[in-house]
Amino acid sequence: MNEELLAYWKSDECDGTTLWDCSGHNYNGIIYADWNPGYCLNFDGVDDYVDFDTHSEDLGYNKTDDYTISFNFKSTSSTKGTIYSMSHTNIARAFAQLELLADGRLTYKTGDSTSLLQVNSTGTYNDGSWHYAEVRFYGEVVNPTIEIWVDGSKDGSITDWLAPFLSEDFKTAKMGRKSNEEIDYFDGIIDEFKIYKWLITIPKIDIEGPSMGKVGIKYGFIFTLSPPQGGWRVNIDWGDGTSETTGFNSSGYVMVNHTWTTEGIFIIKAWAKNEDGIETTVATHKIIIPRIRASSYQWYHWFLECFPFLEIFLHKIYLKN
Ligand SMILES: [Ca+2]
Ligand SMILES: [Ca+2]
Repeated sequence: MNEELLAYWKSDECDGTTLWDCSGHNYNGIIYADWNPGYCLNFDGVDDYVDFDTHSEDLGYNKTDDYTISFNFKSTSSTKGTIYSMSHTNIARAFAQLELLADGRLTYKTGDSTSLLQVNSTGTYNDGSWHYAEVRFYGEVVNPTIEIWVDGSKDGSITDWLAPFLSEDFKTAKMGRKSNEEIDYFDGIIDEFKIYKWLITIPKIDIEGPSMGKVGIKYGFIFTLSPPQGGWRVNIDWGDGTSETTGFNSSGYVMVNHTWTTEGIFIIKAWAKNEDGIETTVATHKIIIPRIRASSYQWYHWFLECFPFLEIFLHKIYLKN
């Protein structure tokens, strides 16, 4: 898995109407709020917000993504206000809302009109002090989890089924108010707002091992994932009518032995699968168990390296019944 910093609004400019994205993606916002002398954005709870609509599809997420929002905030408000919001223009479609409730609890809700996942913090944070919060959405599973962390402690969590939605379903994105409606203006200060997206990297599997052998001898094969990563199990089809599945391994490679009981040309096939059912493509490796004397193996191998185009022809001779 690769963590990617999707957006980073440092809010250090102190003037101007552009909220610069320091992630390198240039998801810059248009500011309709005041700068605070403390190097961050001060929202008045009346009509202040930052508009990211032109980047909303890029800032959005798929239901199957892992997604984290982190930010600092400070508020004394006793009215519900939206800290960050993304949604389709059709209210029945995808949305993601991060709010500070009237009683000071943080809440994050996401989904669409068919399913909703919502988690509220236990603690209240409209006490006028700085707080650092994270909302973590783990979507790479059938039932996603949302966690709210405040000042380094987990303060809320929910796991439930959620209907699929896509990043491109998010047509609006705003900080400081609801993204598709001019309501729920936030009264307080927001600083150092970051969004991380975890992108899954499906590794490639390779098979290493002998390409020639003898009947009745045990041979070791190494199945390697690149880039190396744990949490995968390998399915192996030995090409002789037998197959097996390894346990989940943590090192990114596994060695498995096999013994062939007959002569032949065998195509070993292997693919790996992780706990979420995500599969690699299939890798193949050929092993020849010829009907020849042991002393001939080296000669045969050398000959094949020099004259690979003769391989098929030779197979026919050696394996002829
Ligand atoms: Ca700042
Ligand atoms: Ca204003």
